[in-house]
Amino acid sequence: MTSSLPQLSAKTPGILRRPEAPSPGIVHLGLGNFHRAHQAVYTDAAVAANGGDWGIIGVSSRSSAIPDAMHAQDMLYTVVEISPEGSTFSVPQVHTDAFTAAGNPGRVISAIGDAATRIVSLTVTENGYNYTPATGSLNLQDPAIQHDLLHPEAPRTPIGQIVRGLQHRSRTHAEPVTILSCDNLADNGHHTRRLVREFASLLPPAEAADTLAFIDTCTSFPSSMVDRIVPATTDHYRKLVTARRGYTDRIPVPAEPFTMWIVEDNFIAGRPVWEAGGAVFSDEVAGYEQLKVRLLNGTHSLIAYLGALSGTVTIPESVSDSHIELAARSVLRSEYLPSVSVPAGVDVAAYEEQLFSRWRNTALGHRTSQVGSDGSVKLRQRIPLPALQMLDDGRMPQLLALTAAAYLSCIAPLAGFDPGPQAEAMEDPARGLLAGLAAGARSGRELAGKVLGDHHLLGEELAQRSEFLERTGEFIDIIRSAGPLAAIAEASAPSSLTAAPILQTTKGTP
Ligand code: CS2
Repeated sequence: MTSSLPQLSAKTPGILRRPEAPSPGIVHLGLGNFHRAHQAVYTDAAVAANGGDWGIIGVSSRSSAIPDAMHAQDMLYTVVEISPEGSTFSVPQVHTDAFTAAGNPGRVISAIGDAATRIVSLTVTENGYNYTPATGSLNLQDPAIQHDLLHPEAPRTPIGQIVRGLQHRSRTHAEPVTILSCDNLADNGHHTRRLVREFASLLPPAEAADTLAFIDTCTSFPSSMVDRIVPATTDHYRKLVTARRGYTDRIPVPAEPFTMWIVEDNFIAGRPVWEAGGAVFSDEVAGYEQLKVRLLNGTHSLIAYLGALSGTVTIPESVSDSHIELAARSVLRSEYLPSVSVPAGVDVAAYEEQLFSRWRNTALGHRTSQVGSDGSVKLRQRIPLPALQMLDDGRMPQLLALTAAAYLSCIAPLAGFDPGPQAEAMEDPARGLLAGLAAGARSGRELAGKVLGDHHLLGEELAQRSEFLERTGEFIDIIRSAGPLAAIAEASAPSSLTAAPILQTTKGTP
């Protein structure tokens, strides 16, 4: 017979509960797997090493599955570190409460508004910021944002929840608070501040003035670069925990052994000693973010879309195809890297090798459909700046165009083209819109023209670059008529490729 987590934790020295739980000091929006295998682990290490009232109140946006399971398990869950060499298990002990925002909007406002809350952190995905990919501004057409502007007591969006919580603070105790984005957005601190200020400026004039004044004097928005591959939980991991640890955990989190967190040290109301868990505080977060969002996330997208179109279920399977590996190395080195201000001391060649070895971690089973989801918001962060830089230099970013083409082939296939089950399993907020555009398009060129040109899916500037739109359209047509490998061959043909030397390296790994 298996026992529940808390009972086992009392019996097994490795996961004995700390005698005193920290009081809450952090409200975290987005209680998904990533947060529970990343920030929670660093916070656990900080509290274990240094104490402090840095317990986390976890807020899940719609689903009650994780909060319910957390309550049933005494706020505990297992992080299962997976590598081909084996698995290790740990149980973070920092969550003090968990609830679902939907149905409890007032509770979100009061948690953010509580004077004891000194950090509000977010992992709500690129899609959770309700911004317009074309401009980077708050999406005022979004019904959820319109709702939040009209209903002060019941915000649904993270930006609305934060602003209403900040209003609560400014009207009551006016204690300062840090808002910490932990999502894969370039310049995520500035981006979040901009959206929060935009929302606040749309409030009735007197409220807007007070709220903006509070934001400008009593909040800070550090940027941070987060990195850890965290696949979705499956029954496999539940069974593994039961078999290896002897207890039942409904919500274990699988994660790769690698983890990295680079944070700007700009916390207006204090912070945990996250260094205890290995976090690095740096003035070069922007460079690390570029490196990660482009080399890791951007290349990851290409691997996911080409893999899905080739019928592979997982990222390790996809990247082990020599053609896809070639395309991935090429986009990373020749098209993403030149746009990155590499932080001092980072050995880019070692970083590249480390990425490929992380992607090859077969034990993780990271799915192409997971990485390929939400491309309409993710690719906006990854493709435009490097592509524009190359186009301005008179060079065609072949593999960035191929990334856009492979994405559209998966999410908005032209009539008669079947992208396969992995592509069908990808979720995307723009799927309906793009499918409608695809239905009316006769060719890849027409589709790319509508999506990238008319709808500015990759921003206004790239929408003007007809040569990029045409190349993307050509790749869509090649994928449809001859498959993804033919498109890789075309993108990699000597006449297409921009020659780039192997990377310049400096000492030290990131
Ligand atoms: C992936 C990321 O889904 C994606 O777009 O690229 O989730 C990636 O696994 C993480 O950012 C790694 O830190």
